[in-house]
Amino acid sequence: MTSLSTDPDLGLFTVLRDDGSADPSQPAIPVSVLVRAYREMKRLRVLDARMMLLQRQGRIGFYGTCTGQEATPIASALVIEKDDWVFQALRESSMMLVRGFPLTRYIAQIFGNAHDVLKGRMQPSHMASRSVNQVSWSSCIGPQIPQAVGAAWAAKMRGDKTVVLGFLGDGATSQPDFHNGLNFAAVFRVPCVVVCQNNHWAISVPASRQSASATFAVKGRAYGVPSYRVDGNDFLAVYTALRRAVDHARSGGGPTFVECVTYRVGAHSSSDDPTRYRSQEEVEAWMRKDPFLRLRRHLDHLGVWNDALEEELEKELNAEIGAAISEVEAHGPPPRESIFDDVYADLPWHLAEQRADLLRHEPVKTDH
Ligand SMILES: Cc1ncc(C[n+]2csc(CCOP(=O)(O)OP(=O)(O)O)c2C)c(N)n1
Repeated sequence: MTSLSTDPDLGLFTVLRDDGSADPSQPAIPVSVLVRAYREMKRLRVLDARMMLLQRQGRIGFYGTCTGQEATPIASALVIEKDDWVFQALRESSMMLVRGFPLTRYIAQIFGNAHDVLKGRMQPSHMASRSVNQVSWSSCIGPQIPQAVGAAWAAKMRGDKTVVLGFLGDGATSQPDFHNGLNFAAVFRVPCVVVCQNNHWAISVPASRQSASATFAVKGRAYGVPSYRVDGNDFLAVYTALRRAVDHARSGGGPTFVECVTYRVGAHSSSDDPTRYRSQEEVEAWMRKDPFLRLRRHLDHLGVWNDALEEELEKELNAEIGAAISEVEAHGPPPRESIFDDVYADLPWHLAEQRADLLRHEPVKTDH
């Protein structure tokens, strides 16, 4: 099925073919965008692998990879404009990097040290920055959808041309927030694109135990929201569908719901052991549909990539990420007294007293 379909279950929109060619009936994506996307997907994959190693070495506390799902965040980041807003779920933080957030600050948030723009106050891997209009996800699953819809409603009332993207996983479709958000978005025709990364698992709960609907995409249709079901491991399909949805929202057409069908190849997070609940055969079957390898096959088909460029890119990324980690690790924890900052314009007397009291004591020495 290659069209954005009107089937009852919404089909599966694909653009890439097995031989690496693209469906010619779909709009061509500039080669420069495809190469940029490939580099960003590779950076994310290398970064994820390095962060998991750091977590296992006890150098960072917590991490969740996006391995196998890179096409959706990278395509989304490349489709939207600078002033658009992102309300992410667990696996879209890398959009910040694509939109220009510095890698060292990004890694510093994972360390939660003095180089972190969030001053080490957020749980690791809950990045956010006003500089790129990206809002931190909540560890509670779901609230980012009504938040995204509300922000889009505000943009509409102000007459801004801003589009808001809200992300969720398949598990989050069981949360009331998803339903409240989609319904509101439809009734008020807000400029929001809600993207569900159906990676087939919500920690140990398979998508088949999450919903009895034929697809997640049909849930959007029930609310009167135009909805697409897209091959989430096909970069070209995700980019094309998102481009259409974002343009639709920006031109006043209202919301779209997009289900990106993908697979979480790694563990749910550094605290999870997926061998306890799923088979290696299932993982390997999905690895053969790896979005990164499929985009590489397309670049080969276009004659714009080769093994020498790949080797060069790998060296470049290892050097970039290695240098960023060294730079970040050189910073210590945020100063203890910074916990008194940013709450009151003028520190009340009782907190000023506590702050002074804190500074009279030596910090407790830890291994970190
Ligand atoms: C309200 C709420 N319920 C349960 C949890 C525990 N929890 C954390 S992640 C997660 C699964 C999320 O799955 P999904 O939405 O499919 O996203 P994915 O992790 O697969 O990307 C659950 C149940 C939570 N954080 N918040």
